[in-house]
Amino acid sequence: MFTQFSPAEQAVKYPAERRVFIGLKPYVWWTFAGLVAATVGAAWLQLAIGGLPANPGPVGPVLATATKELPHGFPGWVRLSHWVNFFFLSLIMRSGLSILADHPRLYWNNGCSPDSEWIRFTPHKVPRDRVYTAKDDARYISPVLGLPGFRHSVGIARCWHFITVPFFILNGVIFIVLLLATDHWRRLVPTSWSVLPDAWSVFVHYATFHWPAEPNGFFRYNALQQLSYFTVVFLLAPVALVSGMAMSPAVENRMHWLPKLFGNRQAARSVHFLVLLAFLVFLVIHVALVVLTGAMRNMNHIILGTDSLSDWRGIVIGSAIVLAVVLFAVFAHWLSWRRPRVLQRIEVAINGTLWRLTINRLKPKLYYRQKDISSYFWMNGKMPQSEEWRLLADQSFRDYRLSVGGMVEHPVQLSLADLQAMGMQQQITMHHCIQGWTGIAEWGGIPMRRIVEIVRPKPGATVVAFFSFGEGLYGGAYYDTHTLDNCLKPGCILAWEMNYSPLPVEHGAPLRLRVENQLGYKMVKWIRSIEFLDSSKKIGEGFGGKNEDDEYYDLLADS
Ligand SMILES: Nc1nc2c(c(=O)[nH]1)N[C@H]1C(S)=C(S)[C@@H](COP(=O)(O)O)O[C@H]1N2
Ligand SMILES: [Mo]
Repeated sequence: MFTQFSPAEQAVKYPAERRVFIGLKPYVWWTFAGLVAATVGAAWLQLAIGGLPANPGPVGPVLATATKELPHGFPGWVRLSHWVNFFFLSLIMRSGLSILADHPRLYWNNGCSPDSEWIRFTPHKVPRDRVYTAKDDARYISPVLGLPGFRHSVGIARCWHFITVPFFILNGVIFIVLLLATDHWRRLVPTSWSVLPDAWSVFVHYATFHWPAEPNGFFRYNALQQLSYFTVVFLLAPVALVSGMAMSPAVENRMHWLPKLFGNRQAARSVHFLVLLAFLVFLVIHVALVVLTGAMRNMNHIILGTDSLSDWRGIVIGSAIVLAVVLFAVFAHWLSWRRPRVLQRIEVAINGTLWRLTINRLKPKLYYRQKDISSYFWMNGKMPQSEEWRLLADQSFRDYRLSVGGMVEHPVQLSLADLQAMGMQQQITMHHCIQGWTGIAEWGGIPMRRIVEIVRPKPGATVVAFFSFGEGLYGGAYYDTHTLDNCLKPGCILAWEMNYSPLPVEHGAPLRLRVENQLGYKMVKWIRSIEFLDSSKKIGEGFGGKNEDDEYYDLLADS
């Protein structure tokens, strides 16, 4: 529905092989089994030995009135933020799944070496005997589940994720501020340690299929319920936020301690996923209990703000809201495949601005040392197919000439030997692919600043375009652009060395770009020529790069 794939896109987006697969390392199974045994098992054991524990807290009819001195009910702002939250969370979770499918493996180590993942959502092991790119590894996900779904849709998925996240956070902040400004925090925040044994007693009831005497949520939540709501608001949401930020190359380069909070960047990604899982589990149980403990009354609480037992309007309006969210999902699907540029532009308007005002003002730093270098480094991009490159490669790039031109005073043609004679800068950095994998490597080459000094850009030249011998995913020369400013930064080099050896062909020989603190796709491999321009709009489709043109990647990964 709504998609118009060309045959080339069809092959990428909707492959013949779309099997759903989840593979876990044995220790993950054991951990999971251990957790279930320690909770559900312990509940059954307690039931068998000591019988069902007493109901915690006041029970019976007294519940509805006895706690009236405490804050109760559901003021308008609680009801509104609840549904706004539901709307944004549905978009964030679904786009998150689409992002995950683009590199369907999760690790605890920065190098992402094959077979070190604790969970994978692909039936395939990484073959070691042939070129296998991260893009080959991307998985199909149904557009019903993922936003926008299909295979390798990370560009559009990121647009959705990052457009919605600021609103989700804003809604959460407003909610928490009002919670604290009114007395309502007392409904969510436990104020006595007795909440723990009480919550356990409630859990023993649920886990052994007994109903605890439920208090009326209009006045008070049961202990387990309070603890879960508290955890979602004050633990899951902040951890989602911080682990999400920890994945950004811009953050990694400036606030190295943030990913460190989780151990490393890939651990942050794993935690980000575990939070998604926790949200999902919460959602399922929450909705089930809302329905099972008095659907009509509960819906009147959260829709009308009344404690009515006979008003149908709560259920009717609630269902209408859910329907509206589903209809929006259909609209989102249409927007994704028919008007993706709109999304791409909104994304940059919101986050480009937010980034510029905040993180971009801090200075990036290099952190890594030789001992951090990853044993494996994923590769991406289509190897050049042209006769021209093949001939050059066959002779170890002896006849290679890098041509640098465009709006410059002094266009040049430089051989590898010319470049190497100018000296070499080495740096050890973490590479962040937009798909989700990372790798740490040493890179050696000439700073772009030196090239700029030699060619002397004419006034008005503000953009530098890098063209590759290789092609993009759907054909056409691969290229990307950077601001001249960015090319002058210390981390921007044309590299011919990787891990103290000549740059391997699969990683971009003879020359590749390194622009640390940017995402991987901005770092053109197999560079053929460089051109200085006054605008990136004049080349390709005008979006600043091959992947920006074809895959709706962020216009400004400049971060
Ligand atoms: N010519 C060309 N350069 C490219 C690409 C490509 O497809 N073609 N892919 C980019 C992407 S998405 C990434 S993550 C990095 C990967 O670099 P590596 O293969 O050395 O890991 O190269 C970038 N440079
Ligand atoms: Mo990438």
